[in-house]
Amino acid sequence: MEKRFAAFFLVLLVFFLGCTQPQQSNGGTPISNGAGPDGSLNGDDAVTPAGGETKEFDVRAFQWGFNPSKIEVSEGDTVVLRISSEDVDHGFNLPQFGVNKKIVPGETVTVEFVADKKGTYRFFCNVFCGEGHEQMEGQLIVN
Ligand SMILES: [Cu+2]
Repeated sequence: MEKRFAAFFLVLLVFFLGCTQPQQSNGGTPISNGAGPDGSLNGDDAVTPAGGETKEFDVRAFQWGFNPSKIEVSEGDTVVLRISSEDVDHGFNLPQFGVNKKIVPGETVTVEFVADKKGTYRFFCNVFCGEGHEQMEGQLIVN
């Protein structure tokens, strides 16, 4: 009985070591992107896209359009839009970049995304705001 118990305990011990060792090696050798100053100096794998700048725009929604209606950025830029409404409730929908916000008068909605693909993308109002609602749109141009 005692031998069997000892053997069982040994098996448990082996399992325990087997489980804990990978965890220790993971913790002991962190990939550490940006943890150490050496890593960021040597790192070719930049965290931010090369050449990507942050471009900020104040966008005003009104019946029935956006000002500016044309927003131009470069591929890789981080785009920050501060959107407000001049009159009634509007929407700001830019589906290709996952943006879908309701814009209420008196509040500024800030959205941020990375323009990671070239092209011309339509943004539009998706909150019914009157007879010109269907024509309320603009363009995001990523060069
Ligand atoms: Cu609308």
